[in-house]
Amino acid sequence: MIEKLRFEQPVYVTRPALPKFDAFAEKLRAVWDCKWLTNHGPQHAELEYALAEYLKAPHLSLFNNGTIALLVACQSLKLSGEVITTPFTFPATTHVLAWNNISPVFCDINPVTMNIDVNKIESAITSRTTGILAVHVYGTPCDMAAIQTLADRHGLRVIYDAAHAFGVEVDGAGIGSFGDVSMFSFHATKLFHTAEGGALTYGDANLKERIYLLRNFGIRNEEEVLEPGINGKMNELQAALGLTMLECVQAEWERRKEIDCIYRGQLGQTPGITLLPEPHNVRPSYQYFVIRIDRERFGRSRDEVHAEFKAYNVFTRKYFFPLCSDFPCYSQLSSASPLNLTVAHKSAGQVLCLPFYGELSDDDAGKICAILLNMRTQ
Ligand code: T4K
Repeated sequence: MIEKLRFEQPVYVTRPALPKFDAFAEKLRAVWDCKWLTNHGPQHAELEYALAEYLKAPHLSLFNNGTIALLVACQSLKLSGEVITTPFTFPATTHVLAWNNISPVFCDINPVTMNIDVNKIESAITSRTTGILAVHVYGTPCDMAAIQTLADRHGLRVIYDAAHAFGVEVDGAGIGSFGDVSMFSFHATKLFHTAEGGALTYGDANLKERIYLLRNFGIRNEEEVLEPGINGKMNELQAALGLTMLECVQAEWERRKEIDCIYRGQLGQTPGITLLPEPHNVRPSYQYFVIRIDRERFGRSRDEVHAEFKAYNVFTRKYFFPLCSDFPCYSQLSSASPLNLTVAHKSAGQVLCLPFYGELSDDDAGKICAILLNMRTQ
């Protein structure tokens, strides 16, 4: 270990950006004054409108977190039977299917984007398939055109887990305008956050009322409860934080772009290290900075690098290892067989998320690169 490269304070994979405290306090004052704390208050209405604009989404509904939003997305489209999905994601993606009594059918991923492999979806379709739940993993857009073609051909619904894709645009179109429904997460670890929170975006205006009901216990009015809904409401404190966060999200994005540039500049040519592609027609989310480590060519395995970073007080993360298909609750499924998911297994063994957030200084980003490059030469 090179002692001078060791950080005195722990460096985490991310830190939340926060608005100026006074700006938030001012919004809280308005909440205090009107004593409206939740259940579709004025902050909620304002944020819903502002976010739909920001994300260029036709319609948007706020939620108390991304997982409940995704749960409701499946309910809103009445998915059942089997849904084809990726194993290379956060547990929530697969769990919402199980909570909806739907069997997840795992499909392998593309070796470059690490998103669901569109060439392998069709062979997974059966008479029980009702939908495709794809993830824009790390914010990299899926092949939406190919997925939609398949869905149309087989009469399937499409949900995108866009938890990592805040502000992503493809040829100028908001990522939340593709498929039937998309889910965004506003967890504290996200570029834009409301501490906990999330949203669904969708093109079909008819879904608005159904999603509203599902989010609010199925209650239509004081005397009518139409279906078994859940409590998915975002409260006014979260919405107030979201409104102040919206004012600083562009600055956080710009700063992350600079750090991305430092990392790419210093690591981009390293044998055995691969970076995510940067398609020219995509506005990125800068949600994560991901490297892939090829043990043979780099000389150290991903797990060794992850462990050695800890000795330097740097806490990188292995998002997304282990694969969801390897959790004991899903590993018995036939689609969970490692033989069916060879690319996903290889990717899950190689990926590492480096510290990536606006507060990270240029010097610290440089030190992190130096630590990594030094591991190679040892
Ligand atoms: N779909 C996908 C593809 C997702 O990635 C996620 C969530 C979801 C669905 C579900 O959305 P939500 O229901 O969460 O809205 C974190 C987040 O909790 C989770 O939201 C996120 N994906 C996932 C990728 O990462 P953990 O268990 O790794 O978080 P944790 O607590 O270890 O935090 C990571 C680091 O962030 C910490 O080491 C320090 C820093 N941190 C964290 C928090 C919470 C802070 O500095 N401040 C904080 O308040 O899951």
